[in-house]
Amino acid sequence: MSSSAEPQPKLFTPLSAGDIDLRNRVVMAPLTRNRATPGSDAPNALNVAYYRQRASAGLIISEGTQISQQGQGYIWTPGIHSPAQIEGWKAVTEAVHAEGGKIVAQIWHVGRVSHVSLQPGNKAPVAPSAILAPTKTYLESGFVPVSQPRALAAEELSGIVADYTRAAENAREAGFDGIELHGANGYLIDQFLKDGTNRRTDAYGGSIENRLRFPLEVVDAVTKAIGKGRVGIRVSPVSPANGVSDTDPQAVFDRLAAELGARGLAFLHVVEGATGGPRDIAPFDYLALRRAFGGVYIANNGFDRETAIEAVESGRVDAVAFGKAFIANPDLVERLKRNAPLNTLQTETLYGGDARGYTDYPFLAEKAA
Ligand code: 8OZ
Repeated sequence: MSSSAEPQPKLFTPLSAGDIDLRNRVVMAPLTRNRATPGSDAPNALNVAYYRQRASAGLIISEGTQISQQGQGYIWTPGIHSPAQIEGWKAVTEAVHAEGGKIVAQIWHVGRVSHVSLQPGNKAPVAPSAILAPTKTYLESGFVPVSQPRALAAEELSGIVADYTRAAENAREAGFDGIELHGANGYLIDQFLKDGTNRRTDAYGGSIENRLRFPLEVVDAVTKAIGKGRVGIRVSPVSPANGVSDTDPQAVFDRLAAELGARGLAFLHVVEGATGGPRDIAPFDYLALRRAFGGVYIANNGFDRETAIEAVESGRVDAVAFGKAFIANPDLVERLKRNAPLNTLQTETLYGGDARGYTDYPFLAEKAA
């Protein structure tokens, strides 16, 4: 038991990220769970219960939420482009706010990581370049290879920027405290940033400046729509997730971070290393990235209690995002504070299904009772 004489670790102290005030620095990472309502892809009562249970996080970042049907890559992921979806999210944000929590919507376009069966008119998914991703998606039938994408025409990009803008406005209407752009893990924004997936020869490909063009057009549009203090972004500079790669990620992401810092974004959220895998998959100077940004830096990937406390205490990061630990421990903040044991993650209930492995992980008191 901690006595009042011991100062509590900085991990458990408040933080302001732009216009969003966090009561602690333990962030719930965005987590795809494929449990939106079939047909409408609207959040439902089960999703409300799940987020309410986790509202003691300093900030919840919602699961990836598609900005359009074209932006969807997996079955039963929620959207934020229809009235039913906005209504569903309203119930989620009200529940989190009623518990004193904060929640931002992670807005998402998957680009090439999709399947024709999810696309409008069963057409090909879209990407910066027509390069098939060496990855799988998740459909009703289970995991299947993604479909061959087609390259976007430059004239189509303003329409996608408009979809991001509408999604951000819808997030505000749904009561979110802000948004996080999903710029990580090999989805559309990351596909534009990295030269393994962006082979364009127009103004949106080639030089780093050109590869940053579409992502920064999105950033500028959403910050104009809802305010820079309510916009963050998640990136994964060296993660090979969904088959992306870059020949010089340090140069690309240092430049991106500087551009984002100049725009005064609320936070930069970084998957350090390979998403859900080794942190040391490739050399990368995250301190340089943080310095280039200059604002609130949220680190993610492979942290435990000790490394999270140390990372915040030392000042290397401002906050730490936990993924798997938040799936299995709705009261993760309390467990970390008390150094209590954590529940074990059930991997077979991660994607799709019902309350099992979703809202039935026990809180500390229940376990003791
Ligand atoms: C796991 C399964 C499906 C999607 C990501 C949104 O990696 C995801 C995702 C993760 O960012």
